[in-house]
Amino acid sequence: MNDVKTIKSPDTLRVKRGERQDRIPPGQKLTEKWPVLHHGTVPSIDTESWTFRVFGLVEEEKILSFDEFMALPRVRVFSDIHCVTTWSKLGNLWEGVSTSVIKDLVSVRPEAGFVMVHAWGGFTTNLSLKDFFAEDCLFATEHEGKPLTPEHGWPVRLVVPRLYFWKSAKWVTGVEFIKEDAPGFWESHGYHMHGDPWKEERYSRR
Ligand SMILES: Nc1nc2c(c(=O)[nH]1)N[C@H]1C(S)=C(S)[C@@H](COP(=O)(O)O)O[C@H]1N2
Ligand SMILES: [Mo]
Repeated sequence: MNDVKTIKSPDTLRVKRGERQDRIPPGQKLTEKWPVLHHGTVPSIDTESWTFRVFGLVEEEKILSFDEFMALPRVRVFSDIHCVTTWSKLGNLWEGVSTSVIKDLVSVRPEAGFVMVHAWGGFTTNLSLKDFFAEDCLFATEHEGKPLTPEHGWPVRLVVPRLYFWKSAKWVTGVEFIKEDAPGFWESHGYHMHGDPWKEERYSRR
């Protein structure tokens, strides 16, 4: 699989390019470990019945089986993790399916402005189309060359490198195109609607 292209998330290059003083956003601390964080329990998912659904403001909704999802074009992304609970883990190599591949699967209607990403058990998170279709955003199936472990989102998790890690939904089941922004799970529980770590968009004052 050496033909898989690797994209470096822009945030990993800014210090080298003299665009930023630090690779660690304000108020964050480095960790070597990879903590496990989520609401509820780790699901036991059967890839035989797992599906990935693209729906909402699209011309025709699409449902993929696990095999169909795994046959989509692949990409590798090198990126940093910044969790709102203040830990950061630098230099992660992900592999999976770029969010841009969704554009080849469905025709997104022009009135769509945002997505709601859906995950197992009703978890959701909201993103603008710009954030969702960023070139370093992917549905990851591997981390450091190995399949994700169940607690880190196996079989498929979203990775949104430029935003706090709560946007990186684990156990993803689909993506819904919507017109206007609406809060997902953590966003309804006080987290920021956007979540840029460099602006410390941690919690919402709504
Ligand atoms: N399905 C689901 N995905 C989720 C969450 C969750 O509660 N459910 N929590 C988010 C939060 S708050 C964080 S910090 C990261 C943690 O990912 P990790 O356990 O792989 O470190 O997952 C995110 N994705
Ligand atoms: Mo989190």
